[in-house]
Amino acid sequence: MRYLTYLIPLVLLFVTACGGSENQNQERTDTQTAANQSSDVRTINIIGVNQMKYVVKDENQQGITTGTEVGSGGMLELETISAEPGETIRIQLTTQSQMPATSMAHNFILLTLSADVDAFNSAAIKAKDNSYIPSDLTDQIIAQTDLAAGGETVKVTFTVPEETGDYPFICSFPGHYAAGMEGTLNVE
Ligand SMILES: [Cu+2]
Repeated sequence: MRYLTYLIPLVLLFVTACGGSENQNQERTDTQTAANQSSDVRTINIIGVNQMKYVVKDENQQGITTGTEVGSGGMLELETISAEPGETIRIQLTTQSQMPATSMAHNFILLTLSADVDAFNSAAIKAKDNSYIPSDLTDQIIAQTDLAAGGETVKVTFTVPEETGDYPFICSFPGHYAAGMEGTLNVE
């Protein structure tokens, strides 16, 4: 029984120390601590394919709906992601392609409820020098990844908005949104 008296304060000290450093380093050490924190954050693994679609290998990931099969590898088109207001989620996007980055790359851009998706996409196509992000429309972006070329993985961790609704997400690489590389984040 006696050992408990000093074990409990030790445990409390440990918990306090961990909590503090995690908050402080949240932004700066995302890649470094991703492995440690990944169990805390719901991560949705998405694949971008040459057919210009977001697909998933694992259709049983929490909170997603899928559509038809894309290609012949048993991968299904991603249609929606459901999330709760204020939830933290991570989108991890991997591009599967043998094509050069200039011909085939993907990103994931989550837009606001009020965004004009067609207008955003049209502006994005002209923003090649800025990785297809229209710099004058960034107020319509809630979360975005970098472009991922074949074999690359990009990710973004963000807080889901408090306002419920269907938030559009698109790939802004030219032609991809028009080809159907888009979906919705349903906040409910
Ligand atoms: Cu794309």
